[in-house]
Amino acid sequence: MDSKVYSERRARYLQEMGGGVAILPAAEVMVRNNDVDHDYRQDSDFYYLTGFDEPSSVLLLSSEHPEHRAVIFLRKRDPERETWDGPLLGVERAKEVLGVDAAFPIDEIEKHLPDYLGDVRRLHYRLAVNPRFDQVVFRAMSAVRRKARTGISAPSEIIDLTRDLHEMRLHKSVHELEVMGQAAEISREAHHRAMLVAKPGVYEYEVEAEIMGVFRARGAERPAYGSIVGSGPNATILHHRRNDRLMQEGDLLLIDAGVELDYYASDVTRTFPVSGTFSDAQRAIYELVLEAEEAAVAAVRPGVEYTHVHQVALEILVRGMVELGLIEGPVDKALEEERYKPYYMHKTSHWLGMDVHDVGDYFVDKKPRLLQQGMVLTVEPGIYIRADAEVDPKYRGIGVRIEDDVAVTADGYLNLTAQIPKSVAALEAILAER
Ligand SMILES: [Mn+2]
Repeated sequence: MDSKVYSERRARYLQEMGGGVAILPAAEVMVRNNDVDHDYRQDSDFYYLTGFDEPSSVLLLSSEHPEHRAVIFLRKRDPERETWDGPLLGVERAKEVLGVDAAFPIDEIEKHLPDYLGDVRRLHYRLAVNPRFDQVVFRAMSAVRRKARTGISAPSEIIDLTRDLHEMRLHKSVHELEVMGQAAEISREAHHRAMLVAKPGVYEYEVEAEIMGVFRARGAERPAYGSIVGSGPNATILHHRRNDRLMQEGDLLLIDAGVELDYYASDVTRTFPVSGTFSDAQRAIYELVLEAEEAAVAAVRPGVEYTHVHQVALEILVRGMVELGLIEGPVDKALEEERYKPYYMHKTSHWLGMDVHDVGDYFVDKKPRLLQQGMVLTVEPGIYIRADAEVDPKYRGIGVRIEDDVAVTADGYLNLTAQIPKSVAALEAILAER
C-alpha cells in the first residue's frame, strides 16, 4: 500500500489522541523451538500506522516535537544476517520508504526516548502487553524524571493508546473495505473448493489442505485463524481444530475458515452434507439457522444497537427450537430462562477487521454500541446438539453454523460474503455436480 495511507492515518491519530507522545512497539518474534521461530506477523496497531512488517521496530508519534511527528526505530542493515533472512529496510531508507520524519537504529532507542518525553504531559502507551518493552518505557520515564532539577518535567499521565486508535480501526475506510471484499472472494473460492472435495471416505484434514491451498495460491499470506473442519459430531465442537476425522455417509460438515489478505481478515462458516443431500432432521435444523442468519444480516443498518442483531437471530432460533421440541416453551419463558444455552451458547456477532475478533468497544458507557457506516461485523448463529443430548435421537450429533461478514453502509448493509452459497437448494446443486 502507498505510504501516504499510513502517514494520513498517523496524522489523524495524532489529532484524535489530543496531544502528547505515543509509543508503539512492533510484535515480538516468538521462538517455536531451538533456533526456529514461529511465522512472524506484525502487530495490527503497528502495521495500521506504518505498513512496516519488520520485528524489532518501534514507532513514536509526537504532537510536541518541533519537527518530528513520526519517528521510527528499526534494525540496521546487516549484510551477514541479510544473507540468511533477506533484505532489511535499514535506517538510511526508512524516512523515504515509510514517510516518517526521523529514523534511528533500534539499539539506540534508550538514548533517544528521554529526549522525546521531556516536558510532555501525556504518554499514550499500552501497558502490560509487552513486559520487556514496558521496562524500556519505564527506564525512559525515570531518565526524564532525573532531569527535574533542570526544569524538565516527565509525563504525568499515561493513557492507553488503544483508546483512540482502536476507535479509528473500528471504522473502516473505503480502501479497507475493498481489501476485505478481496479477502471475502478468496474465502469464497476456498469454501467452494471444499464443497467439491468433501465426501464420505475423505479426511477432514484433506479438506483443510484444499482450503489452505486456495489461500496461498491466491497470494494471501495466511489464514485469519486456524481453520475448523468439523464433520459429524465434530460439528458440535465450537473450536474443533484436530481436523482428523474420516467423514462418513450422512455427516454434516461444518467449515469455519477465512483468509487473511494484506492484514485484513475474513471469517466464514458454511455447513453442508458430505453425501450431497440433507436428511429431514438436518434440513430442519439447517433451515432454522439459515432463517435466523438471513434475518440477522438484514437487521444490520446504521443506528441500531449491535446487540439487536443477536436478538433477532436468537428469537428465531428459540422459536424454532421450541417448535422442533428441542426445548420447552413458551418462547418468551425459554428466552428469559436461557433454555437455548445448551444448543446456542455464543453470541451472534463480533467486529471484523485486521484481527478476526477485531478491536473496538462493544459497549459505550455500558450501553450497546450503535452501528455506524464503515463498521464490519460477523453474523454467525448456530445450533449445536451434542451426540449425548437428551432430545429426539434424530437430532443428536447435528451441528450447524452459518457465518457471513457484513459491512454497515449509509442506509443498510453490504454482505461481503454473499457469493458463498448457503441455501439448501444452492448447496445441493453444487454437491450434485461432483
Ligand atoms: Mn467469527
